[in-house]
Amino acid sequence: MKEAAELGSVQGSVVITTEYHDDFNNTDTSDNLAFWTKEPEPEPRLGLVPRSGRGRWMWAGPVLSAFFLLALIIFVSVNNVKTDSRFSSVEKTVANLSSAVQTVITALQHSKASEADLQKEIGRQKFTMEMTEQKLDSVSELVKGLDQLESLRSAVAGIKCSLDRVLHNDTVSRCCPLGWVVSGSSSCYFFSSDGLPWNQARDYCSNYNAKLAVLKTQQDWDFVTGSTKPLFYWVGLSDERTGHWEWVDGTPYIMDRSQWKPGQPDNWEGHGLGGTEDCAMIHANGQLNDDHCSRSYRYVCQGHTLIHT
Ligand code: MBG
Ligand code: CA
Repeated sequence: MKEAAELGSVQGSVVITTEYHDDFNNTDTSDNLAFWTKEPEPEPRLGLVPRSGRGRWMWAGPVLSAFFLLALIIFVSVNNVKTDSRFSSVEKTVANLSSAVQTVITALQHSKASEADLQKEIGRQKFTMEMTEQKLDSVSELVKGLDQLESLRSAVAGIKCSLDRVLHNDTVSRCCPLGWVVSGSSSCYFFSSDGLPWNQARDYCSNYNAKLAVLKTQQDWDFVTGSTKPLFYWVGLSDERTGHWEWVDGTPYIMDRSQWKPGQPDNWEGHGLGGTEDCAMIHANGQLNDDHCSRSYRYVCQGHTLIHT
């Protein structure tokens, strides 16, 4: 979605280029906001509207996590960046969030609220959670040294994810971190707006428990190539290690000529960069080309949707 918006603005401006453009010194830090925890083992489903006494307490997990999180956020903010006004705004949000959670707990305990009211309250709480998450992002620059912030951010995302799932009565979580887009039942994708050499792009993705995109299914292939046009993006495919094309997860690539531009891969040496072309990028038309791994292109990371109990 993000990329689509960007493409729209590219098309509206003077240049419509299919070439990689070294114009990535924008101040948008959203690329750095992604985070997640790996999906844990499958877990029992959280029902949307608990009907039994036992089911009702399935809310307790996320709600208690929320309280724990709030305490931590307040602790961190008070102890580390008390003077920063943006952080005190986060504190306020957190305080509001705290009372929202309290309302939900009270409602659940006394069963006073109707199902619709509870739904609304959860929706409000989720919205506040999203705001808090964004504010945490904005102050994270200030407190980069604090490991706690990253885990707080992750905790917020996890709780938001739980609420999301409950709200939509989903059996499978489809939450992605901010700045990532969901596809299918379990994949999150990040379409970068900056460019990196292939190796650095691969490392960037792995920093987020993700990988440079591995497109083994038609669904994944269609989604990604449908989203990248008309720009160039690295994907997780290379023959640099063994001379045979393989995905970054170590599985061999089964050659499908229809996925490559005519005449590619050609291991071209005429670029003057030394060596051959060992890394695969999606070209403007949505087909692959092998290119020199040192070139900087945008890149597609692929991770798993968040699940949090
Ligand atoms: C370019 C490819 C390059 C190489 C070259 C050969 C016009 O496309 O980007 O990788 O294959 O063609 O001429
Ligand atoms: Ca080539």
